[in-house]
Amino acid sequence: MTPISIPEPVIEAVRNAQHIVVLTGAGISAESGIPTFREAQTGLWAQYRPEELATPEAFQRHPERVWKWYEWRRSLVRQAAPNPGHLALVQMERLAPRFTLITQNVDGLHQAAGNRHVLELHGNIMRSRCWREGRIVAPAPDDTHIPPRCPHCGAFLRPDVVWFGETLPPDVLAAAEQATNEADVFFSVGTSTVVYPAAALPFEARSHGAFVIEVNPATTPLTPHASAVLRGPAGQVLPALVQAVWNEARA
Ligand code: BV8
Repeated sequence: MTPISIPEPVIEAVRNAQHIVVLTGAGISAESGIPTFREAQTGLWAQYRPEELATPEAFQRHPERVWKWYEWRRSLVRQAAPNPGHLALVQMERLAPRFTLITQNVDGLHQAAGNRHVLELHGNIMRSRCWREGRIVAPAPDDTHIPPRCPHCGAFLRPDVVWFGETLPPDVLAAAEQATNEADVFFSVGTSTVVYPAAALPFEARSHGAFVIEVNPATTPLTPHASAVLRGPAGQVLPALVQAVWNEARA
């Protein structure tokens, strides 16, 4: 593996930062074995695009199909472990004067890695909620329905995630926007920067004068607007950055 070199201006900006904000997308979990949204789906799911399954309309029309897709993704999450990219963000949370982690991911791997405060813009796939009441509830152990039913009212359960066409949890989005406006360094890691309102955050940071760093092996709509681009996988770039800035051994 060729050593990742971190440009001096990036080291300076991160070392002098008072409030580091990080936005992550599916790319940071790719090296944990969880497929990203951009990757083609495999097997039974190859015939569908995530945008066709992750919607309330899809669930209303095909509740069993959508529930099974989430069960398949939950099985991948259960087999996944945080990778060095996740662990580098745990070190960064410990080393930065102030640190806010915002994620679009629903896999819970940042919490599993040890980050204590995670703003989950799009919910968490491991939680279910009642389709009618909205309360978070686990299926009864002996419930064999697909989807399972709410033990309180009998309605379908659904994954506690934000689907396309649904609004994000207002308190979480407000906290993310507040942190973004205060950031002096903003990392955008492993996201295609196409889904709004999450994708607006790095641009908002830039407009407030933050030093915006993109970490991604590929280009995105943010690339031309970033202050710096670290072109590579998060699992290699982030540990190299933490070491270069804080001389911290890799986690
Ligand atoms: C909203 C949870 C207000 C679910 C997700 C028409 C009608 C309704 C809405 C809209 C509309 N037109 C536009 C909209 C808005 C819509 C939107 O933005 N659509 C897009 C497609 C244009 N947004 C919404 O609907 C949002 N709500 O706007 O509410 C509203 C309400 C009604 C009507 C209008 C407006 C809700 C969006 C949330 C959807 N839920 N996830 C689930 O997981 O099942 S979105 C999901 O995809 C992710 O959470 C993420 O946000 C998004 C994109 O995924 P990424 O994380 O970026 O991953 P991706 O695969 O795309 O890219 C991976 C990247 O990683 C790549 O760049 C790759 O190069 C890189 N990478 C790969 N390997 C690595 C790596 N990087 C680093 N290291 C590596 N090793």
